[in-house]
Amino acid sequence: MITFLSGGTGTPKLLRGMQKVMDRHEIAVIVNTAEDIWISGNHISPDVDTVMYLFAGILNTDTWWGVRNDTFTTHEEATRLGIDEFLTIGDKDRAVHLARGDMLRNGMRLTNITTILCECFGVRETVLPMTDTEVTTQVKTDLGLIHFQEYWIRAKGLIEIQDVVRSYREPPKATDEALAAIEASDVVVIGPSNPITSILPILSCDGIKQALRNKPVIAVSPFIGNAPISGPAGALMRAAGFEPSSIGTFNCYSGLTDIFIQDIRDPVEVNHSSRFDTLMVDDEKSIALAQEVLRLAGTC
Ligand code: FO1
Repeated sequence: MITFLSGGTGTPKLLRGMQKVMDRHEIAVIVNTAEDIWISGNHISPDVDTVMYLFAGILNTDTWWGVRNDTFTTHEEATRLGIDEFLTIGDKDRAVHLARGDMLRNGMRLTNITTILCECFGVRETVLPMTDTEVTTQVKTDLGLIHFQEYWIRAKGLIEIQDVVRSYREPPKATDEALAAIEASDVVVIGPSNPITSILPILSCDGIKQALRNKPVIAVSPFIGNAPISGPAGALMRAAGFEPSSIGTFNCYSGLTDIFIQDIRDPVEVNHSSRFDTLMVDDEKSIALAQEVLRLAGTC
């Protein structure tokens, strides 16, 4: 079994290949929940949903969020009526947020809710939120602390950020299920997601780093040079005090990685790294990188 640490961009592209090259029941994914947000009374867990929709075969892979061919009738009408939905929410996607919000309000754990939703979508892989309690990535700006989604979607990532912080009522603990998945795995793969807003929140859950120290860990860099392959990693890395590059990514994972993968084009040199094509622009590229990761996992 392999456990992956994933956000909503980058790693899902690797998972697209992984599900083609390994037994799907042998894939477990611990997913970042620090970008979760309540909107219009419903609970959006963007990274969990992207991974779940991918495995269900219904992900919109033009955007890498939301359901393919979804309609936006409710969003358009709600906006017309003056509701401030700064995320464009599809009708089918909203039904998932509604179901999740309802179950959360009834006191259910996010882990169990995710299992139920995955069953509804016929997902064979194990999808595990990193924690069951609320934790939120916020960025410090001249406007004060704002939710990461406010920064990235509403402000289009265009405002200066001074710091990245995670806020919570109780320090987030990794779930028993997430720790058991790591324990049962031969290898753990840190996918090419945003190190600051996707991977660090997972690594910061109590119990995760300790569990990883007993396992071989393969990490895939999301950078080529100073540019992230997708998403807002550059500014966030700088604000969090890391160089926006593969070296910064390597340092961010503070000695946890046994094998570090960088893109063949990356001009930045991380000592002893393995080089592959990490630009997963289509199914074939995702499968090719997945095969390399699997081969390396066999050497651990
Ligand atoms: N990203 C956008 O850039 N614009 C959107 O309107 C948007 C809506 C949205 C709705 C549901 C969902 O699960 C994700 C959505 N995303 C949208 C993506 C998301 O906000 C972030 O890109 C991820 O959180 C990054 O990991």
